[in-house]
Amino acid sequence: MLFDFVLLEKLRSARHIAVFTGAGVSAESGIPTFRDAQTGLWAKFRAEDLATPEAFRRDPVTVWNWYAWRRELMADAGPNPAHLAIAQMQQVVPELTVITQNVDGLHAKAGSANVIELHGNIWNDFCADCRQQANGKEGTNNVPPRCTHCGGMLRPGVVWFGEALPADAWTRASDVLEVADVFFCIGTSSLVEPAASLPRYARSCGRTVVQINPEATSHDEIAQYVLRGKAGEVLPQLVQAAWPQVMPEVP
Ligand code: BV8
Ligand code: ZN
Repeated sequence: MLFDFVLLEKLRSARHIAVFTGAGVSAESGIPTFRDAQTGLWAKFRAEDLATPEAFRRDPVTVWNWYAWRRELMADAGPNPAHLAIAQMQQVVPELTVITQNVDGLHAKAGSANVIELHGNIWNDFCADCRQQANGKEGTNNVPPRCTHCGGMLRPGVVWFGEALPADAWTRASDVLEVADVFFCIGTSSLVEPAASLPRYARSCGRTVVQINPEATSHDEIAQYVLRGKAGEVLPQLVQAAWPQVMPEVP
């Protein structure tokens, strides 16, 4: 893949790069994206109908089991070349911040140090009543497991539809847009708010916006550069072209 010379120069001279990612960056790790139909047992459900506080109140067992299924998928999944290329960029860019909508923890697993998880992390359960973090002593006699402090039900540490994003994560992400030179928007359909407003805000702040996606999205028109392709294929090539000294890591 050939890259625009001006883009390569912008990357090489960038002091701070922000990398905004969605489910597409984990697709090549074998984790279905949100817009992919739910598979198998879950085909009759929509993610938006399961990832809500109302669904958990109404049917905690089904919601807990959906997350248990997704955790199984994620437990077998490792970082793919896209995650690894992003982690490698931080070796050659003075400052690099990952802002992810994903809850799978794969950016940190790939070695990215500065990761903002806008929608939480599927591995961090907490009590739906007293909000105590799970401590692993809850046992599995109950589904969902019960809090050792108050007996309430555990829930996954993710942001559900209708819930506010963690204030500190949102503030940190918004602050990064004020200072980043380049803003990557990778593997997101840009349908979920308020996260989807970040690329638009980045462009309005004068950032260079680079979209990487095999399909067109509404953010194509705000990006100065649209790299049409899979993240696991485009990113390693882009990192190699911009910083030939960086050796590609293989998963
Ligand atoms: C809030 C955690 C208020 C849970 C998630 C009407 C209009 C606009 C907004 C709304 C509305 N009605 C309601 C809302 C708000 C709502 C919302 O946006 N709904 C959407 C469905 C319309 N938002 C909320 O509810 C948010 N909260 O607004 O709170 C508030 C304020 C104060 C006080 C109280 C309340 C909370 C949103 C967070 C929801 N939680 N995740 C879990 O994971 O179970 S969101 C979920 O969707 C995931 O995090 C996912 O990442 C995210 C977005 O999806 P994408 O990442 O973009 O994934 P998607 O599958 O859509 O797209 C994949 C893309 O990858 C595609 O473009 C594809 O082409 C591409 N791709 C595929 N393969 C590859 C690839 N790209 C590169 N390489 C590849 N190989
Ligand atoms: Zn509790």
